[in-house]
Amino acid sequence: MSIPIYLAHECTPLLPELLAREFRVFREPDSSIRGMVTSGSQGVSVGQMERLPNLQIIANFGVGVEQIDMQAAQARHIVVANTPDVLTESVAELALGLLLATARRLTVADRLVRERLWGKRNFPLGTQVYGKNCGVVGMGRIGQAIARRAEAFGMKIAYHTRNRRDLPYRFVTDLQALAQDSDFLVLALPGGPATEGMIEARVLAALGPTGILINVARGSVVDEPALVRALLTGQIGGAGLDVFAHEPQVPEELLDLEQVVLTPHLGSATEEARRAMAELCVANLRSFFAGEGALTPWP
Ligand code: 8YV
Repeated sequence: MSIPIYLAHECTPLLPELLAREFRVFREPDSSIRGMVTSGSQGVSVGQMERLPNLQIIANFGVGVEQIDMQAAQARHIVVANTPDVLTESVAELALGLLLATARRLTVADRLVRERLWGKRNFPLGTQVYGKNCGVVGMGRIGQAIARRAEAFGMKIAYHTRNRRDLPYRFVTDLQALAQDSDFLVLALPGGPATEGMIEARVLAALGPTGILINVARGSVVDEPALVRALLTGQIGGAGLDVFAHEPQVPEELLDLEQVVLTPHLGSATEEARRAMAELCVANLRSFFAGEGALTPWP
């Protein structure tokens, strides 16, 4: 008899299909459940774990696991696995996409053409990224993939993380100093309590009126009201944002700002990444239940 798995969120249409080939898939909690799949944005609460007394593994569809109650999982000896690596390149591509779109005002330009205003309205000049300073906050796999791309665009890379890494980029211990030096500040750090509100008002003030903030990490890492104020008052020059504090809500004030590019948490939303994430999720469960441990356990 195949092992009962609770698919708490669809995550991606391919996942139910892949799971059903090897497991008995439940869409509602059941006391027989031994494995569970959740998405990075939904996580798993202690209450959910209590309703699944035989749960042995949570396979997270996504790299960020901050929505899973880790203490509760550890206390119950529940293994947590995530999907690192397979989404790195897609997330980094989106970061550069947002950076270029914001610097060159691509979304505003697109609207101008669609509104048949080409030749009728002046289009303000954009900012060249070549030769500019790119500060990366968080230098894990995704941060490094972003840095490699930004470097290829001729940008000078500096970074801030908890611990310095052996990388050919300038390490800056103080986040505010990094912001001060950066034309573009790109956020690629994990969410959760340790990073909550790290991009606070003084960091935004240091980024300055021509500085551009790019966030493909988590909305929680930014003091969102401070960001809205900084954009409204011109304290920073612009922002490219894929993540928000209370998704899917986006602060109303941002919707009319031309210097802001907004996307609905699309970092890993490519055919390639989502397929690989679904496959890794299933592979984690397969390996675990074969007695070989999860392939990519967290931490
Ligand atoms: C996903 C993500 O969109 O991997 C992550 O942590 O934020 C994204 O890849 C998300 O996990 C799906 O809910």
